[in-house]
Amino acid sequence: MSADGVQRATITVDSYSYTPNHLIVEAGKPVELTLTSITTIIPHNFIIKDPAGSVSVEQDVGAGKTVTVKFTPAQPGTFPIYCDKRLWPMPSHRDKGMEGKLEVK
Ligand SMILES: [Cu+2]
Repeated sequence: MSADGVQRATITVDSYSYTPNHLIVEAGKPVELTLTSITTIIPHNFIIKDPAGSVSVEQDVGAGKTVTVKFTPAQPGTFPIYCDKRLWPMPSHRDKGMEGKLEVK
C-alpha cells in the first residue's frame, strides 16, 4: 500500500489471462487497478461482482488499451474476477481461463 492509503496494482490483460490473477486488499480502503491490455485485436473486460453488493466493477479493456478502475471494497470476502466476453458459439473468455480472484481482508 502507498503512503496515501490507496492500494494500487497493475494487471496485464492478455488472451486469455490476467497477470497477476490473485489480488489481496484490505476492506474499507480504496483500490486503484491499472489494467493494461497487451492484445492486438481481441477486446476484453474486467468484472468483479459480489452478489451482496460490497464490490461491483465492470470495465471494458480495449485491445492495446490501458484503463484504470477505482473502487473501495466494503466487506471482507473472496470474489471472482473474470472476463465475460464471448464470440458465440465459442466458449467464453472466462471458460478459456480468463479469471482470477479478489481477496478482501
Ligand atoms: Cu476476454
